[in-house]
Amino acid sequence: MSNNIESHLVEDRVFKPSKEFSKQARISSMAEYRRIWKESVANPGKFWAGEASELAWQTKWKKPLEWKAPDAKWFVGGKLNVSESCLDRHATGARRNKAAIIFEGEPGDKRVLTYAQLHREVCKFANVLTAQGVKSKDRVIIYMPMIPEAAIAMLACARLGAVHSVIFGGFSAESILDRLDDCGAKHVITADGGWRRGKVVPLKDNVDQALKKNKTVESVIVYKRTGQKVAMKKGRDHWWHELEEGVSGKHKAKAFDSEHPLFILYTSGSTGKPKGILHTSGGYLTGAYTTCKYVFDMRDDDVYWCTADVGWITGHTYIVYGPLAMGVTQVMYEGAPNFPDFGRFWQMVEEYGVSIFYTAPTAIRAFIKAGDQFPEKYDLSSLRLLGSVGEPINPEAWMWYHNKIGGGRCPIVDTWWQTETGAIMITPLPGATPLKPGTATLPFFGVDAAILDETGRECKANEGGRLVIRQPWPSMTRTIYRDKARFKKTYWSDYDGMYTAGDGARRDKQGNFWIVGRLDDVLNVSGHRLGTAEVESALVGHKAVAEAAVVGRPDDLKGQAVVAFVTLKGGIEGSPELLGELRNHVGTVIGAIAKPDDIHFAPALPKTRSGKIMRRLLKELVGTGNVTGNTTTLEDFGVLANLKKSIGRKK
Ligand code: 6R9
Repeated sequence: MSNNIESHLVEDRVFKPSKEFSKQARISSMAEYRRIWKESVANPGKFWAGEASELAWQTKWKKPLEWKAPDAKWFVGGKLNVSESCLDRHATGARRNKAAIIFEGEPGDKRVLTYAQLHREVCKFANVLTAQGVKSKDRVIIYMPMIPEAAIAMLACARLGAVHSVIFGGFSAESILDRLDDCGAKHVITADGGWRRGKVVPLKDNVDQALKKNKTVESVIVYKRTGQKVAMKKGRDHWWHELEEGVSGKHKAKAFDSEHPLFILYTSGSTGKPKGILHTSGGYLTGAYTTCKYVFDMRDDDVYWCTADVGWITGHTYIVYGPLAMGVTQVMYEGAPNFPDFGRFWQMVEEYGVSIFYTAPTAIRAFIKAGDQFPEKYDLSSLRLLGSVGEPINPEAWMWYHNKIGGGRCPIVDTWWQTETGAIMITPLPGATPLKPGTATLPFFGVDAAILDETGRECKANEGGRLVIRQPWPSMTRTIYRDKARFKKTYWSDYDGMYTAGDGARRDKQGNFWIVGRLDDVLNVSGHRLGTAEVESALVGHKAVAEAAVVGRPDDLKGQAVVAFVTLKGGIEGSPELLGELRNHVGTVIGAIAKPDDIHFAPALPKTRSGKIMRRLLKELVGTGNVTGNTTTLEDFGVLANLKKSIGRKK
């Protein structure tokens, strides 16, 4: 297996959708794709308004779009309650007793919620939240395991016009605190714990620790999942099941403005502080719904499974809002893919007859490593469509996914998008697009994507440049919460009126987009964004550390591994114990995914004369063991020679 982008350049295998697949697909030919794409880009307002009209609105909009870069207003004057499109219209119609969520907990417990039941649960919990004082625009932190109650909590917030901010259950107490403080949340919804690889993740304990230093939170609602003893602070903490006693399962959904904030989701940027990406209601839901409809081509008889966590954007758009707006049946799983062994996913695909399966390249690479014997044990013939998201998929991993999981018959939609874009942006359409392993292929309807060089000129075929989006789309982020200046600077300052994604890419002769990776100081570790600056400030927060520089190293499983160079304070010696301590420290400050894979103690870090750490050199050093790039701005050449020694490879 290789992560080498070079392998992309020689990729010439092409997989056309089968006739049978195309025949039943919504979009069944490239001619149809091209025609609709052209129209949609010529008049985005018209295209998206057509899609939005399939959702439940209490008041129709007056204008589809008002645009003055970088400020977009979609479906101006329209009013809706996002949860009505996801629940009420199914629960009161033909999908009333259709399974919405088929849940399996890691220990093997199973539960099915029909649309009517899910609707009732959300209504009941919305009533609970109202009784707790939650109001429109209040920020509510959700820190939950992957159980239906996570979706119920999100939808109940949406129903009240409250802004949820879900924090991934793998994040630490300090990460919770940062986010609580940044968004000024008054309410937290959590659980006693969640199951992960047979162990309990102590969610409530982490919340308690975070709250020691927080002043804004007034109430904590705790769902009992694992049953271990947790501390409950009188007056502040309440059990979910106790609050629900005697509460009605009926709730009338009030309509909110189309631009009403729906959620904030934090993501890593190139500085230490995570960005609170804000999404609004009507446009976001339209993006989620439309992409589920065309990219996954979801049908009423599909059984869909997205293996992401609701703590990431993929879980928001492709577990909660999109699939429920489509009224599809989906599988939800709490735990790890390798518990009790690497057959867990495939056993579940067989058991529930999953037909659409959406996962990440890092998981696929772990499955390849574990061996073919796991998928081979199960009947995967119910699958008809596969998806990939989070990072470029290596052609080798693509081929394995195609053959071993998809039985050679399922199209793979490699979907490029971001927390900021809200929904899929570059993707094949499974009944139309010829697939090439490793490329996310072509822009979705209404998406005007391009690759530009530094001067703003559009790159020629196979020339590398920066990925931009030249027109607004409904699910685009509206701002970084409480930081409009950073929003403008990060996404809208490279080129006039265009969104810069922060990814490097190239297009081949057929126009396919090949995403190379981040251009900023953001790593992609197992499909999750991690700012090098975040890890550095965590390291520098340790009492032994004077200075730290963090870079990525290509890794077969994770995509990128985290490598840290650390200089210690005077008199402190590097030791294996200290190394372990520093790793754990980063785990405590950010979360386990940020723990450096390698830490090198160094007497000094390579810097420019103005004192900037030259991460570029460190990156080259850990990648190839050598430095060939421009070193003329380096202040002290001895530093580099020492580092080469410390990583154990010499020229
Ligand atoms: C949905 C999600 C976004 C970053 C993005 C890019 C990388 C995501 C990709 C992909 C190549 C794909 N990325 N999907 N790169 N091919 N199909 O992952 O959002 O967590 O915000 O990450 O992930 O680098 O800029 P998010």
